[in-house]
Amino acid sequence: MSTPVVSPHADAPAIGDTRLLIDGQRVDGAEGRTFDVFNPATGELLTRVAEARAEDVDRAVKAARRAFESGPWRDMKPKDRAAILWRLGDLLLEHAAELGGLETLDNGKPFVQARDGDVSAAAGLFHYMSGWATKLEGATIPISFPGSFHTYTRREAVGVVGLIVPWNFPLTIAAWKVAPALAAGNTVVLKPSEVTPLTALRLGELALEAGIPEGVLNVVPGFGAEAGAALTAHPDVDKVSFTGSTATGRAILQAATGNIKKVTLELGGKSPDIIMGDANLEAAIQGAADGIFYNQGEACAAGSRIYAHRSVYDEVVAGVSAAAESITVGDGFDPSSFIGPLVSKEHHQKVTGYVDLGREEGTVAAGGTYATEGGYYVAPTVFTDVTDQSRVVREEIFGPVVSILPFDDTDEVIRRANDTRYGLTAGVWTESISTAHRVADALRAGTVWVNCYGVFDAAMPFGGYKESGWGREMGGIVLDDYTESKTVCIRLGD
Ligand code: TXE
Repeated sequence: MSTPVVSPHADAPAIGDTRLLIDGQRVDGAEGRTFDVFNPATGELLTRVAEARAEDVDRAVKAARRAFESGPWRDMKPKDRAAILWRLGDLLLEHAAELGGLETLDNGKPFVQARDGDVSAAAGLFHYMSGWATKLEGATIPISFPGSFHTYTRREAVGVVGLIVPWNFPLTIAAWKVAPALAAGNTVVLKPSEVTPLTALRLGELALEAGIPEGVLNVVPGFGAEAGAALTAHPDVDKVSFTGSTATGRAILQAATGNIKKVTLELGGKSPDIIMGDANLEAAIQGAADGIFYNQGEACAAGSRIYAHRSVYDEVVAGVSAAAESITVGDGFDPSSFIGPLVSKEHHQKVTGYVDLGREEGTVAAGGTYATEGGYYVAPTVFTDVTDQSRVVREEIFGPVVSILPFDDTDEVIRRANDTRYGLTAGVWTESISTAHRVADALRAGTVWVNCYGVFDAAMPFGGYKESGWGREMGGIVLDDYTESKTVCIRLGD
C-alpha cells in the first residue's frame, strides 16, 4: 500500500511510507482505504496515501489525549522540550532537499523555492518557538480584596489540539501551528490537505527522531468532509487551528460549538498593494510583481489588487506586465522555472475560469493563457480596465492573476483598499515617511508591508481582520492561543 506509484523526476526524492502516523506507529486506516495524490506538473498519479476516516481520527485523538494526560511532554522540563524542538528544526534543515523535493512533487512549486523558502521557514518556526518553551510566564497580581492574598497566573497547555492545514504551503503552515502548539506542551492531531499530504507525514517521522514522545504529534491525512469534520467536531479536542478558505472556516466554527473549542482561523485574502506617486518605481514594480506571482499566486497574502497613482499608472502597468511576461512557467524541478503548475485540476479550473472572466470584465495586459492538458499551468496574468466592482477585483482567485487600478488621492485609495470583506495583508510603496505611517495606520489588515511585500518571519505575527480570520500565527502572541491562563488566589491568613 505504501509503495509509490511513480517517481517521475530523476532528482525527486523517494516518497516513503504513506500510512497514517498514530501514537508513534505507521498504520493503515481502519477501513483500509487510500486516496490518490496527483503530480500537478503532469496530471498523473503520484502515489496513494492511507485515508483517515472518523474512526482513525478518534484513535489519533485518544492517543494525543493519553500522551497529554500521562505527561511525558507537558511535564517535561521546559529546557528539554526546547532542546527537542530545536533539534527538530535542525532535522528539517538536514532534510531540506528531500522535504523540498516532496513539496515540489506534491504541490508543484519550484524546488529551489520549496527547499530554500518553505523548508527553511518551517525550520525557523521550530527554532524560534523552542525559545518560548522556557518563557511561558505568568504574573503576580496585587488584589484589593480585604485580607492578605498571594495571587498569580500560570500559563498552561490547552490540551489536545487539532491542526488543519491547506495545500499552498503544506510544510510551512503545518510548522506555523505545530511549533507553538508543542512549545506550549500541547499534544497534536495534524490533518494535512488531501491534495498535499506528504511533507506532514515526514514531519511526523522527523519529530519522533528528534525525541518528541509517541502520541504527541499524530498525522492523519484524509478529506475535509470526513477526517477534517471529525476532528473539528470531536468532543475531546480542546482547540482547533485552521488555515484555508473562508467558507470552510465558517463550517469549522459551527462544528466547534459542541464542546466550545477554542478556534483560530487564518482564511482568505484579496490584498491591496498601493503604489504612491512618489514611490521608488523600480522597487515597487518588482515587489508588486513578486507579491502576486510568488508561489503561483497561491498565497493567502498575495497582493492581488495593485492600486497605482494615476501619475505612475502607465509605467506600473508596463513594468508589472513586463515582469509577468519574463517569468518562466514550468516543471518545478526545472531550475529555470519561477512558477510551477497550480496544485490540482480543480484549482486549475477555478483559476482559469477567472482568467476567462477577467478577459470579459477588462483588458489583458499580460498573460491570459493557460494549459488545457498535461500539467496545471497558468501564465502570469495582468488585467487592466477593470473596476472595484469587477469580480476579478473582489473575489479571491488564488492564482497568478492580478488587476491594476488607478487612483488619484490618498483618502480615496485607503477607502477603496479597505472596501473588501477580507483584511489579511496590504502593501504601500512610498518615499514619504508620513504617507507610509498614515496609510499603514488606516488600512484594515493584519499585516502592512511598506516598501516591501511578503516578508515573513517566525517572530512576526500574521493573521487577519474581518473575514480573513481569528487570532494570529507566529510571534510570541500566538502562544496566547495555545495556552490557558490560570489564576491562583491564595489566602495567606490574617
Ligand atoms: O480549501 P479548504 P480548498 C482558498 C483559495 C482556494 C479555496 C479553496 O481561494 O481556491 O480556498 O481551496 C480541510 N472540516 N484557500 O478547497 O476547503 C481540507 O481537507 C474540516 C485559502 O483546498 O479550506 C484542507 O485540509 N476541515 C488558503 C483544509 O481544510 C475541512 C489556503 C483547506 O481546505 C473541511 C487554501 C471541513 N468541513 C485555500 N473541509 C489560505 N488562507 O492560505 C475542508 N477541510
